[in-house]
This record gives sequence, C-alpha cells and structure tokens, in this order.
Amino acid sequence: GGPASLSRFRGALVAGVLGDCIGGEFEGAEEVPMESVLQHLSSLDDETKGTGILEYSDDTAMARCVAQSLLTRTGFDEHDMARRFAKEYSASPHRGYGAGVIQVLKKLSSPQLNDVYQPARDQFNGRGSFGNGGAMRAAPFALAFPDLSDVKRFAHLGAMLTHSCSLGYNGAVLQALAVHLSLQGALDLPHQFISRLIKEMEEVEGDEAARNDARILKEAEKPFCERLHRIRDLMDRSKVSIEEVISELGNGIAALHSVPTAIFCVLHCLQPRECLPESYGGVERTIAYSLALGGDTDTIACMAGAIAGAHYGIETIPLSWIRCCEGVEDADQYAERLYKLYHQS
Ligand code: 8NA
Ligand code: MG
Ligand code: MG
Repeated sequence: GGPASLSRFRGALVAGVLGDCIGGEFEGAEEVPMESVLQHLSSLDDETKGTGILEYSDDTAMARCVAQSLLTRTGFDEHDMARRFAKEYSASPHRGYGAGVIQVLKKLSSPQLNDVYQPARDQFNGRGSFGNGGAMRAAPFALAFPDLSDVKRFAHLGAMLTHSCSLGYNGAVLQALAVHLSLQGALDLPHQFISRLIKEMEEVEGDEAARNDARILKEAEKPFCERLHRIRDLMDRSKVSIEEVISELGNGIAALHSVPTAIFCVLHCLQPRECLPESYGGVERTIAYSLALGGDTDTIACMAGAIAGAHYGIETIPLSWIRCCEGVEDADQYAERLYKLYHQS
C-alpha cells in the first residue's frame, strides 16, 4: 500500500504481537542458533504439531492499553492510560513484567494518586527506569497522530508513566519515530531513514535532562544518536555477524540496548539473507533474525516487527503465524480504528 495505508497500520500492530508471542520462546537465552529459530518457526506452519496458542506478554498487554486509551479518549489522556496499565496488571500479573515496573503498576492502581507520573519518578532511588518497557508499547502512538511532533510528545509522556529516566523514555520516542517513518514509506530509502532518525534524536537528546542522565550513567553525550551512527556503519558493511551486532548494539532489557538493535534488524532484513529461507517475506526475515540475537527476544522482535509490519503491510504476514498468536484479532481491530483516527485528525 501507499504511505499511511490501512495495510501498513494493520501490519504494524499485528507483526508487533507476533514478535512478542513468537519471541517469548527464546526470551533470556544467551545464545540462539539460527537452526533453533527456524525449527521453532516451521513448527508454527505445521498444524499437526498442535503448538497451541502462543500467549502474549507484558509488551502486548501494555500496547493494548495504549491503543485502547488513545482510541477511547481520541488522544492522549495520562490518567486513563495509567488506569488501564494498573487494571491490566492486576487482572493478569503473570505476563512477564520487568522486576521494577511492578512497583509502579501497583502504585498506579491507588485511587488517592494525584500525580500519575510520581510512581515512575520514585523508581531506582529517584533515577527512574531505563528499561525498554516504554519502547515496547510505543507503536500505537505512531498510528494515532499524523503529526511527527505529536508522536514525539505523546510517546514521551506515555512512557513517562513507568519510565522517567531519559534512557528509558527516549527509547520509546525513537521506536515511535521509527514506526511513524516506516508507515510513510521511508524504509524505501534506508540511508535517508536512518539520517532522519538521527536528525530527530539529535534534537530529542539535546535536552538538559537527557544530557544529565547520560552523564550520570556514563554514556555518550547523546546515547541513542551514537547507536544510530553505529547502525549506519553496520549497514555499510557487506558482512556482519550476529556476535558483532550483539557487541555493537546489545540485546538486553535496557532501551538503549534493544531499540537500536530492533531498528538494525529491520534494516538488515530489507533484502534476502543467506542465513534465512528464500521463501521468507520481509516480516518473517525480520522476526527470525531478531530471535537469533537472543537476549530480550520477545521485546526486540515485537519492536522490530512493528517497524517492519508498517513497511511491508499485512498481506506479507503468513496466516499460519497469525493463527497461533494470542491477541492478533484485537490488534487488527485497533489498527483499523487507529487508521480512522489518524486520517480524521
Ligand atoms: P523495569 O522498569 O523493571 O526495567 C527492567 C529492569 O532493568 C529492572 O528490573 C532493572 O533490573 C533494570 N533497570 C532499569 N532501570 C534501572 C536503573 N535506573 N538502575 C538500575 N537498574 C535498572 O521493566 P520494563 O518494563 O522496562 O521491562 C523491560 C523488559 O523486562 C521487557 O523485555 C519485559 O519483557 C521484561 N522481561 C524481560 C526478561 C528477559 O529475560 N529479557 C524477563 C522477564 C521480563
Ligand atoms: Mg515481554
Ligand atoms: Mg521482553
């Protein structure tokens, strides 16, 4: 489809859920041979194997809250979104939430709470979380607002409900920007895509709070920009090993060690790769490659899936994958409704 087509909206939210559900198999594994990934993926095609339904985790649980809140309130309402996070957590606490964020979600359910951003600020001795929990649920922001400055602003605020460290919330801003640009067809020109992201993040990370957090955590002056430059270097290389990707970009639960990684997975899989079956389309390649990095596989595949799905569209996603993942029908419906919201504003 053309820029901002319905197919791209559906692709983004559906492939995000697939990445989470399918990636759960390898979450936390240090090394994942591509052979194991391909075996896992082909078991999804084989209906006689009866893999059963693969459940979604915190990534999708929270993204659903974001989508529902943006749709119900026809825009960003921090109180409504916070309430939904808290309610979802208390209804299904066993979705694999990060160890720290659980405290925030419990506090957010208190009716006496006035400032919904306060529990997140209290995390980690007042430094706030730099986990990827804000970024993993950022895609719906890109689908709700056609204006880039709104995407940045609301992805930031939405992440701040649980992640008050700039290395956490700026990961969410970067992820939302990547989905937003992909939705416009920007991945047709990969080098311009990465340059656009660098230009936007230069501004985002120029902010005083971001500079301060980076200094305290002994990171580069503009940590996400630095990683985006590393991605550009890796893109220009003819051969890149999995080990190099992990050592240059990471595969962990910090937003800094996973959002740039997810973006790289998408870029690397824009063309067919020797290590992947020729029959695979782009979304399949991207998710398979993300899993082979190991580490926080569900979240990296979820984020990469959303960016890739916005590029390739829903038609490229195999039905056999869709059928075995929990929550795909809902994601598809949210995508359709967000598409209407985006185009009416
Ligand atoms: P979070 O806010 O609890 O952060 C995740 C973890 O990062 C924390 O538990 C800490 O260990 C560490 N952390 C974050 N900020 C700081 C800080 N300022 N100082 C010291 N340590 C810090 O949770 P989240 O919502 O960001 O969760 C992110 C990931 O955790 C997601 O991938 C999610 O799926 C989940 N998860 C991951 C694994 C895994 O093995 N990769 C396992 C279970 C859950
Ligand atoms: Mg998860
Ligand atoms: Mg995870």
